Amino acid sequence: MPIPRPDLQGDRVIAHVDMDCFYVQVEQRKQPKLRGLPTAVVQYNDWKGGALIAVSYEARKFGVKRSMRGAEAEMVCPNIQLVQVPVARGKADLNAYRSAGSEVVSILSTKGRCERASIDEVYLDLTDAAESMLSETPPEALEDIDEEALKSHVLGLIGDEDREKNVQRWFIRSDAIHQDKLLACGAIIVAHLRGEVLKETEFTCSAGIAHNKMLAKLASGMHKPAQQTIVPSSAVKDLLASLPVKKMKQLGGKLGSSLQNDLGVNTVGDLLKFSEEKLQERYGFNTGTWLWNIARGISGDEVKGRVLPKSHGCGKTFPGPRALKTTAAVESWLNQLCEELSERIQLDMDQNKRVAHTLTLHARAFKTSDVEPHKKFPSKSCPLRYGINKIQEDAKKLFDTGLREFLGSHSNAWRVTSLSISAGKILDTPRTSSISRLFQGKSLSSAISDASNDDIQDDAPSSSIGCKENIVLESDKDEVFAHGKSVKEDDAPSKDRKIDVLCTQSRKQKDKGNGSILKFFSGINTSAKHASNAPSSGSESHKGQDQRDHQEECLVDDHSRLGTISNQQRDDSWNFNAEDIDPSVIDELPPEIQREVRGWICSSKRAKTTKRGSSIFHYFSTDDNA
Ligand code: DCP
Repeated sequence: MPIPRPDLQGDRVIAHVDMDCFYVQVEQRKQPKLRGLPTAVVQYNDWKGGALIAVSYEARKFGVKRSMRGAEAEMVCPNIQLVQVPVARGKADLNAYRSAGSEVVSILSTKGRCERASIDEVYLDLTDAAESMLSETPPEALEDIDEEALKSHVLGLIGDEDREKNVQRWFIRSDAIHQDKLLACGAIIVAHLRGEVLKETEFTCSAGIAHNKMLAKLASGMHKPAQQTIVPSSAVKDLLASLPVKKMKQLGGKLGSSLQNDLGVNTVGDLLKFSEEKLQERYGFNTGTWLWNIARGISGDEVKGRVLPKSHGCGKTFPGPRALKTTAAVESWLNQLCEELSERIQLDMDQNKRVAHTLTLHARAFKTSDVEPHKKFPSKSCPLRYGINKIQEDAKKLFDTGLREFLGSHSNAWRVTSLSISAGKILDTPRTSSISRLFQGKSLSSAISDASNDDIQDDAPSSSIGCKENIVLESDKDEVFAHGKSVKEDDAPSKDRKIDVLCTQSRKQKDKGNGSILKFFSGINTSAKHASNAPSSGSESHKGQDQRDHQEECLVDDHSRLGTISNQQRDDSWNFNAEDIDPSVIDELPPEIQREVRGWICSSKRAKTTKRGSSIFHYFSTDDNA
């Protein structure tokens, strides 16, 4: 459901940069002989030459479209060069495109806050850069305005003749409002960035420059390839007046259809006829206000500082006769998808120090009989455990659970036409030292408890998040984890050599330092909660998730000194060998804590005499009064 965000205070300069026929460009860089030729990238599939997923602008002139298959494209453009997407594990391997996208992001992110919105598009908040330019070297003070900037399309600027001259005049107008002056500076910055992208990567891109994300996105696709479009606020009304509702993000589906069918609204501008109250009455408070806002080009969405993907996913479709019919076939494909996913999350962890926390399985399936023809295969998720085998095992459980639910009481034959798994809830780990690795093992240990106990969840869309429920799977409680590897309870370290990490759910106590250790312990906390026998009803599950999201505190202590810890707390704790802590781990702690932790490890005598009121307790205490 769209959420209305009022315009932010002050004038902003936002750019949306979108690569041109991106996969084609990546392939053309690999094979320069393809440059300038009609070219398309084809998804791996031998049926009718495979599906086109990217089409060069030269091929588009012949009428080649993305909806076509290779054979069809060859009919309309006999010289078309068809390049297959690289294949690994029997499916498309997008790594080359992902890293090409990252090359671009690293250039674009040099001038302002950068949000990677997809494999080939980025939002930039250039407000600060534009303000600086306006105060230091405004366009009218420049001897020459960047040629590329002068090729910009400025919406609302009349006259196609001598367009560049008109644009130049627009750039240096002394009577322009502050917002337009900022946009002019933003456009010069974007033109420069696009030049850098071309020089460094050989890729062209197009851009929209406006005062919010929504308008910038609309504009970036208006003049392609390799061009940019500016939306002054005076042009917003005309732009939206003729914009079909279905072209607007979030109006492509049911909401857009309802606007058309129920209210006779065909363009975004048509919405201006309705009061905010009327729209709220019809579509609810939030959606009503959002509609009222977008009709006026108002959107306060911020550019999020995010250059890495929010999740990793991989999937495979099995159309027509390729549909999977047996659990063995599903398992075999799931194994391959899991291998890829595991590699990618591991790479993310190694390169970016990020950890994924949720594994989700989506599938499309149908039953061979007509029973419940519209029933969908439910998406399922569980905490993510690192390691190929564990991911495979959990994905299989998610599928089995989903399939049982999908089939219900009917034991029909079924077919699976698509499978995908994704790793989400990706969070930064603390800094790079071995503390991450050491405790990572703990975090994962919680996950295995979860997955094997009872934390498989329906993966409801965000709009119905409150409907999540837990499904209990067979438990495997014997298994505990130490240092990221599974051991049986009998092999667990003895109590006098353990340090327990106990976590509270209190938000009240604030971090008393900003070392990464605290953030790290919050991560563990999540897992500790999982390790406990959490109730599994739907609402409890959701509440539990909330709590996990908000847990901030942990208590670290030497087990031998925790005479006052309750049994419940003991149950919620994990154990690992104190002597296995890498000394560099301790360097990350605040000095007073470092002294004490060294005390636990090196001197049992000192450990025994440490009192609860000592600094370590004070630091990590769960007690509000500590
Ligand atoms: N893509 C895909 N499957 C689709 C659509 C797109 O795999 N159904 C891939 C190939 C595209 C890339 O994503 O190159 C980016 O998609 P865009 O929609 O941005 O389209 P292009 O970049 O190919 O072309 P354009 O210049 O129109 O943006």
